[in-house]
Amino acid sequence: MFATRFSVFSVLLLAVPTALAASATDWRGRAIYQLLTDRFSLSTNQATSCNTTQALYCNGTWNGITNHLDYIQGMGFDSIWISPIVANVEQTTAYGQAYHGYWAQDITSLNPHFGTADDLKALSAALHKRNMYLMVDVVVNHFVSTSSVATSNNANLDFSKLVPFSNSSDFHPYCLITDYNNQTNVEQCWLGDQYLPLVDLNTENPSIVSTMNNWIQGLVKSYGIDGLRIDTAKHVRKDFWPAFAKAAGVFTMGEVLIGDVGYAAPYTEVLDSVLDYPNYYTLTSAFGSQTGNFSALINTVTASQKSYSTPSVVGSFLENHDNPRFQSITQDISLVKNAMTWPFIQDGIPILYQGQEQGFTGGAMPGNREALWPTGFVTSNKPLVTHVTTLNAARKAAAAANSTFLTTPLKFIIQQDPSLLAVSKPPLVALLSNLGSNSTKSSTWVAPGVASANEVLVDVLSCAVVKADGSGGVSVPVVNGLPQVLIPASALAKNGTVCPSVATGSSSGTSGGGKKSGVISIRGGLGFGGMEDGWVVRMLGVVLVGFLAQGW
Ligand code: ABC
Ligand code: CA
Repeated sequence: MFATRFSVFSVLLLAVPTALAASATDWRGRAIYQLLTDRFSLSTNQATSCNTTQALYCNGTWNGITNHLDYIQGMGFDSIWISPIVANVEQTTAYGQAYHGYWAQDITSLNPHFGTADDLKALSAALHKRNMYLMVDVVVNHFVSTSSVATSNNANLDFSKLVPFSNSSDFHPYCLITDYNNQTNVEQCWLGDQYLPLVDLNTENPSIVSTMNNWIQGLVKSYGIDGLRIDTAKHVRKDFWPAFAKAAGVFTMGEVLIGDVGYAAPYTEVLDSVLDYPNYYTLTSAFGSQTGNFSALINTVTASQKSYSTPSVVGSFLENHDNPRFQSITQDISLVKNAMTWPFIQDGIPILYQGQEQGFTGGAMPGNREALWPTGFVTSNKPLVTHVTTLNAARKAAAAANSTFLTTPLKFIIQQDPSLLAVSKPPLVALLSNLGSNSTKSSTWVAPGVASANEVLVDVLSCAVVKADGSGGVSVPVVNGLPQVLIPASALAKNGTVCPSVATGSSSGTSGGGKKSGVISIRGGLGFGGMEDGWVVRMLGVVLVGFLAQGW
């Protein structure tokens, strides 16, 4: 009797939809590892090579990701962003195959190259077991027709294989985007070109709108998705998004590819957040050379702090799959380390694109879409793996030490030397520069009032100790152009992984950001607000349902 009840109950447990309905608040303290499903890990035989130039499938899979979550979590990331999951065109087009997943043909089926529905569910479950989140890339704006012949109107395209919209009238009439200053043109004309037009969905049609909203609701539930990266968000009218986001019921981050904060900001009103492209451009140029300009970076941050609805949840990144990697601009290790530090000390959610930690140098797409598996997922003797692991741990330690760390806007501390940048985000102080590793100039960051009087701080990147003066100021000489990230010694745990020999913090709690920061911890039992607690409450709910169903 008990055995029967127990097995039925177990089945119920397994059938739990793993969606946690994660909100922007749930995501705020997280760090995202962006991976391209086709290029992260094969299911087996990691010896196979992948030629990016050919732009063909290289056969990475969801199972491959599931098998390498230790690699991602070991660096301190507690969420992943994966490529679009739906079925794409199978043809080899003028621009290769749809290995990136952005050329949808049937949004009601999964991309068979990446695995089965069970594989994707297993990935989602494996992530949730580690208290990690799953962000899925989704495309509303366009599909790709099976026949990509050069055309001057959409009558030449074959719509019959597009699911669930198989009539030409489901799409805007053919016109390629020609004027980025004309928003109607941006929204209703087509991306791509005559060799591969991206068939633009008629997102003004109410029945299409409701189909898309139902679709996203089902997708999120079926695969336990915790957040969405929304492709081409600026190519769909803004007032489409609130109902779509509501139907999804999870955190949404829109891709609005633009350098202008004024253009991007309104999208933070209709979605939870955007990828912080304006910051990406000024970040890249600030640290891309010794002559980079910090004032442009300061200006974009200041503008976005004023105009983004919630600056603490925008996506902060240095690299992605659409732009040349930072190391294709410079390989000066000090500049690279400074630039990489930025997204982790900035106000938003840090995002690291796969391969950056391994020092990949690919240029414009498709060169920047290198497969990761040839590295063997090795982390030892990889300076940038160490760098990013420390940065994640430092951010977690700062958040654990000060409950307002994540929501306090960073402040710039003006430096006399134009090659230096100092940022305060209590309890963290970031000291950055673009002097480069060969500079012989002697420079010193001067940051008054950033700590308590005589407080002992630690540069987590070198474990050097810095003592604040009687007014809480620090004065720190630059060494080899390297960045420094200062955290109070008391915020680092003596038995943690970050500079334990100089840490003075107690051994309990999460400070010190140990490697297992993603492991579920039930803080103080069933408290309120934390994602971990929500997860426990849901599990208990399931237990209850299981018992009730059995008439207990
Ligand atoms: C393929 C080939 C390319 C070839 C292209 C025609 O076709 O790979 O070599 O040049 C997917 C694939 C791509 C593929 C495209 C098109 O589809 O990944 O490999 O390119 O078939 C998203 C995704 C991206 C994805 C798509 C399409 C959209 O992240 O991976 O691409 O689903 C526009 C969109 C943006 C899109 C991007 C690729 O194109 O807005 O959503 N990304 C200006 C415009 C932007 C425009 C950008 C690039 O140019 O304003 O809207 O992005 O065309 C700043 C300015 C910006 C300016 C930038 C360049 O400079 O402020 O305005 O952006 O300073
Ligand atoms: Ca559109």
